Amino acid sequence: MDNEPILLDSVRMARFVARGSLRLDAVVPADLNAEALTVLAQEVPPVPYGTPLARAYAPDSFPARLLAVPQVAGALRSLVGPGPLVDHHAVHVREPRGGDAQPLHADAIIDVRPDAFDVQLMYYPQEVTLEMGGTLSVPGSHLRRTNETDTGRYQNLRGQDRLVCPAGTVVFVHHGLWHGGRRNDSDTTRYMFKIRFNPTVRQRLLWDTSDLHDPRVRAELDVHFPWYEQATGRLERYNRALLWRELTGDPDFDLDHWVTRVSNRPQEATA
Ligand SMILES: O=C(O)CCC(=O)C(=O)O
Repeated sequence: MDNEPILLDSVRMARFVARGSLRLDAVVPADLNAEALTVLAQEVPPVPYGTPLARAYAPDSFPARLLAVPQVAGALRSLVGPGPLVDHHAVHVREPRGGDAQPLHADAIIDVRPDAFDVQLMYYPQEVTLEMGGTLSVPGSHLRRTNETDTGRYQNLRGQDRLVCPAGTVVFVHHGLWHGGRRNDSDTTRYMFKIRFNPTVRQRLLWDTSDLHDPRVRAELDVHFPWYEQATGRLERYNRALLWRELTGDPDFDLDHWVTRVSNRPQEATA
């Protein structure tokens, strides 16, 4: 039973919908992290775009064993369901005292799918200190659709997150999240392994829904992030409510009447 996937609960799903990311600290065991430093230094052979996960990695390979970690397997299943495709993967290396910070970006082009999303797994095999230039991300930016580095001129945003984490941390991000690797000002090479997954099933109620009506779910969905102006944050809450409707199948879910108001288009003519 120990290796069973550990699904997310509704509170954590709602947190993902609001923030656009989910962080699992130190879930990967130390022996796998040690192996990763060797494996990632040699690159991981590419897989063709859209390879079914079941065929992408040999069962005894490093990526397969990483994805079998119960918290990782459970989060992936909760977010994209069974049988996802591996869109692509990449090893991201930040050289010691080398290079520049990446511009803030969302990976790929504007992706306006309202009822589906890809997730990207980001795995950090070693402890990441502030100096090592952990991935910068902007909580709650994923539903503000942008094209690649359109956001590159923003240097710092209030409430941004610079990842500092223990070894073996995995972060799942929504495909739209604004992020960028920071400059590595330390003497240590920093590795990150990223895999993008495409769902193959409808992303609806795929997690442990036993707490679906817990009041903390709504509180998570209604959270405010510091980079929003009071009024612009309304758009994010509107988009979150739309996504939560899709994920749960509840056509009436709303936050402060935003979706209800905007979708009100009466068809009945006056007598
Ligand atoms: O190196 C990092 O921390 C992030 C890199 C990344 O996500 C990217 O290049 O898109």
